[in-house]
Amino acid sequence: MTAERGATPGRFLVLEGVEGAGKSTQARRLAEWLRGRGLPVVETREPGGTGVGERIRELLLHERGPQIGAPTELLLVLAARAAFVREIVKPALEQGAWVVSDRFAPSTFAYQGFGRGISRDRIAVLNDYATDGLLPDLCLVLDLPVEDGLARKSGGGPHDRIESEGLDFLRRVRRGYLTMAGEDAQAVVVPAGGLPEEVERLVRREVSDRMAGAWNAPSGQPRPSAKPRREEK
Ligand code: Z5A
Repeated sequence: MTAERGATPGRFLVLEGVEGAGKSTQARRLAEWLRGRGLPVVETREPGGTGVGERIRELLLHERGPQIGAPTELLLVLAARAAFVREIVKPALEQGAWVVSDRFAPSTFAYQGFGRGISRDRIAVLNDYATDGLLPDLCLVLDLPVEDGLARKSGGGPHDRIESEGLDFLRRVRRGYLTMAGEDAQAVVVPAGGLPEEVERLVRREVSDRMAGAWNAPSGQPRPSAKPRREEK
C-alpha cells in the first residue's frame, strides 16, 4: 500500500471521535488559533466539502432516505472521499495551507470497519485508492463515553441514520478509534469530557508538541517525513 505523508508543503490535521465528542467545535477553534498564528488555514469536513460529497452526505445521513447496506455505505463514503482529496485537500496542501478536517479516513475504519464489521484489509485497499495514499500529519481522536456525547446532542433534534444505530454500534466505533490510535504514531487520544475550553487547551498542546518545527517552516518546503505507518491488520 502506498502511504503519503510529508510530500507537500502544507499540513493536514484531522479531528475524529464519536457523535457529540466536540469535533466541529474544536475544529473551528483550532482553525482560529492557527489563523491567529498567521498560518493559511482551510477548514473542511467529511463526508461533504465538495458538490458530490454534500449530495452523498445527504444520502448517508438522512434517516428516511433509501435503504443502504454496509458495502454501499462504504463505497459512498469513499466516493465522497475521492473527490474531497482531489478537489480540496491536496490542492490546499500543495499551496502550503493547514487543512483542518472534521473527520477523514479513520471514521471509515471506525464506523464501517469496527461498527459495521467490514474487514480492515478490504477498507484499507479501497481507502488507499480513494485517498491516493494521503494520510493526515496528525489525527486528534476526541474521546468520551458515547452516552455523554449523545447527551450533548439530545436537545439538537432527531438523530440521523447512523446515530440511530444505537449504543452497541457506537461503543464499537469508540473502541475502534482507541485501538487504531494505539497503532498509529500520528494519532493521539484527547480526553474530551471537559469544558470546551479545557479540551481546546489539550488540543493546542498536542498540536504544538507534535507539529513542532512546522510553524516556522519556510513556505514551499516539503513537510518533514513522518514515521512510516504500521501495516494494517
Ligand atoms: N461517517 C462514516 O460512517 N464513515 C466515514 O468515513 C465518515 C463519516 C467520514 C457524519 O456526521 C456521520 O458520517 C457520522 C459518521 C459517518 N455519523 N453520524 N451520525 P457528522 O460529522 O456530521 O456528525 P457527528 O459526528 O455526529 O458530529 P456532531 O454530532 O456534530 O458531533 P461533534 O462535531 O463531535 O460535536 P460538536 O458539533 O462540536 O458538538 C455537539 C454539541 O455539544 C454542541 O451542542 C456543542 O455546543 C456541544 N459541545 C461541544 N463540545 C462540548 C464540551 N466540551 N462540553 C459540552 N458540550 C460541548
